[in-house]
Amino acid sequence: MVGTVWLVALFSLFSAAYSAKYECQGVAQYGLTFYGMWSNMTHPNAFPFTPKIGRFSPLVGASLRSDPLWMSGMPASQGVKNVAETGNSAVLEQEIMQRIMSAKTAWKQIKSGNMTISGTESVMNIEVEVTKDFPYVSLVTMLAPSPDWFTGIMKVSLCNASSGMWMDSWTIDDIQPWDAGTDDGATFDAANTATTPPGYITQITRNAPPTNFMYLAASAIPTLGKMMFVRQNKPTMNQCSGMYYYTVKFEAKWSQATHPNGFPSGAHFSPLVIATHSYKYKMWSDMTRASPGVKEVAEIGAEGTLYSEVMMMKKPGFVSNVYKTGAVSTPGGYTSTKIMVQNMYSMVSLITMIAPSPDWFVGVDSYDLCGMNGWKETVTMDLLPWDAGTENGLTYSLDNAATMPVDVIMRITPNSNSEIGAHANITFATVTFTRGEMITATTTARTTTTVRATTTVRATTTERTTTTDSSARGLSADLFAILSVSLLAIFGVLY
Ligand SMILES: [Ca+2]
Ligand SMILES: [Ca+2]
Repeated sequence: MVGTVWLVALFSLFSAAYSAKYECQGVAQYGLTFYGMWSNMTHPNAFPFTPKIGRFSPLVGASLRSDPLWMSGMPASQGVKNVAETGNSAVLEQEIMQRIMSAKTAWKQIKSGNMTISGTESVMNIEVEVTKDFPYVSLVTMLAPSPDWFTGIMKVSLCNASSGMWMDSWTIDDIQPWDAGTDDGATFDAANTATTPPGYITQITRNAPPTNFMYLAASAIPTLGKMMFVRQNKPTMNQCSGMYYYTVKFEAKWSQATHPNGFPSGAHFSPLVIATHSYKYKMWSDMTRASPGVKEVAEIGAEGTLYSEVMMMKKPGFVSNVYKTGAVSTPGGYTSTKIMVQNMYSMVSLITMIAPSPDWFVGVDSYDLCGMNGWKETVTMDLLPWDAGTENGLTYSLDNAATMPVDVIMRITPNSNSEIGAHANITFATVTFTRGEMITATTTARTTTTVRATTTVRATTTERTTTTDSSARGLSADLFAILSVSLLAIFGVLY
């Protein structure tokens, strides 16, 4: 019986490892270098000298959720038309700003500066920022002078979806010319003749539409440049060996005295969800959208959906264990939980709702208990408030309109005009991680059957949406711990 369970568990883990597509987590910064490779040497008969020598307009683009700035077979936006025809990016920048601020379909603008780029120039370290929700990059630059010809990147993702990791570097070395479909001219120096009605964006080949590129000696158009993205914020990885218990103690500090503005009756923290994991997993993070589970914790303090989400990621390379506690009253309440860390699973994340509130929470995002000198002894953190970006509302109240379109998770700062704002930099709770005993192979079997996953003290309030059965919860958490230890041991051998 037990053997069958093992085989099924192993099989599902293996099939997941071979078929899964992963989101990349958090925020990644890149330096983009653009190498111009457009000259009379590389493109004989397809490089202009009159009325001006060939060059690129400033490179403009954005990190995006899904829809690119321009697409083959679609009409050019006014902004892309202007860049392709004149190199002026003012309207395109307005379009990008609109997508960032109101539609929330773009994250950050990308721009190489205000200078045109000669055909063989390199522009280094153009800032690019992508996030879990906005992993794509789209770019455009005019081939100048020309009627409406441009080049760039339609859409590229900087996330490696098979590993769930941001690319360390990514080079695009075939950059082809495109026609915006807005001007009929067939030569670099043609007079302006608008295409009426406007056509669609099409790739320029040696055969069509009629352009100077027809007279190239080569049979295919050589690349006009190269774009190289290099990650700037690559995480530094510490290596700690062995398996340890840590005690996580969460202490509620939020009170009428610490945060007098609108301190609500029944103030408490919802049941905590705590996960131990590798650098490849994130429960939540600054500047990214809340998962449905995080949204539910932040809005109503219900931990079930998040717990399931973390369980889904409980697989080799991602999550090691997940724990939950009861609710914690404030001020003065606390809860204490024993967690287990090992090897690459050295990080801990947790979250709990500031309750009642619209979508405010405190938590820890991927704190690494492995330091440069091994497993850390004791760490205490002051927890400050965050807004999940999913519900409006400026007071400690539960029922507010949804934030549409949804926003990203952000720290609540003293600039906020909400009730919480004035005291947003005062600790709501503290969490202390204290290293316990090392877990050895012989103690594993004994301790995992006796250690209770959670011990909640003085939690006098419970969430309205949650019925809790602490005995069942303790048992299942213990079972998970055993499964996890054994599976990791097996995988440790296999890999
Ligand atoms: Ca054209
Ligand atoms: Ca909010």
